[in-house]
Amino acid sequence: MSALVKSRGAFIVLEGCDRVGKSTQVLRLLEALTEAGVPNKVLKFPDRTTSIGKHIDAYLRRKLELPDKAVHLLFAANRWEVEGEMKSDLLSGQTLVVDRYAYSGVAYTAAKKVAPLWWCKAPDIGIPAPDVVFYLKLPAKVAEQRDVYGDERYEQVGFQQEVEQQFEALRGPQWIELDASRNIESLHKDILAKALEVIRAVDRQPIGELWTDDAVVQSSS
Ligand code: DGP
Repeated sequence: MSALVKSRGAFIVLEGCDRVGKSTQVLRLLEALTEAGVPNKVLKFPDRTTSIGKHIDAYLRRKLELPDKAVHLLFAANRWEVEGEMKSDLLSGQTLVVDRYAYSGVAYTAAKKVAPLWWCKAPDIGIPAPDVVFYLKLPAKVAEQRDVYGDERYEQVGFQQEVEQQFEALRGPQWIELDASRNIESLHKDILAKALEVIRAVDRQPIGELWTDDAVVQSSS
């Protein structure tokens, strides 16, 4: 007898460079989903509270030096350590709203030009795939003026421009690009409308796996 497919939650990711307004939109979306009666949970990567996350935090604050490839694997491990929890939350009907995901993982390391794209993607192959990715796009020079960059490792205009280029190469069918220079409310309205559409659509669909059928990964194996 085949198992009954229960109604599941949607996996929603917000991506983009530093200071494009992701966290504000994540918060607005959560409030609106709660108001609409949609069970939801927020996740943020990197999650700096776990033991792996504490190393990442020290690295980002320049308190710890690590080789680029090693830190890449730590960021990926920080996502894999909650894979089981993400799946059970989704299957129990909770919609996940996630601030950054594996796309940041690939874009930030690829921007350093230390490894080819397939290598950057490899550690995240098979991790749960988002049902929709809202990519907030804003030129790095504008982002910098919005909110002054701090002391963290990647907060430099030149590097952010490289990251932006790498994000462009990661677009997939679930990818929705949004102009992040628009005002907060109009951006929120668009994100909410699409999110509600996706929540209704994925209801009984299985959870996907990221990059298992990716052409770049397949051609290099
Ligand atoms: P945030 O807490 O969202 O400001 O992210 C911290 C910084 O870490 C930010 O500059 C983006 C970067 N980052 C996020 N995820 C990853 C990742 O998986 N790999 C790398 N190398 N950097 C990441």
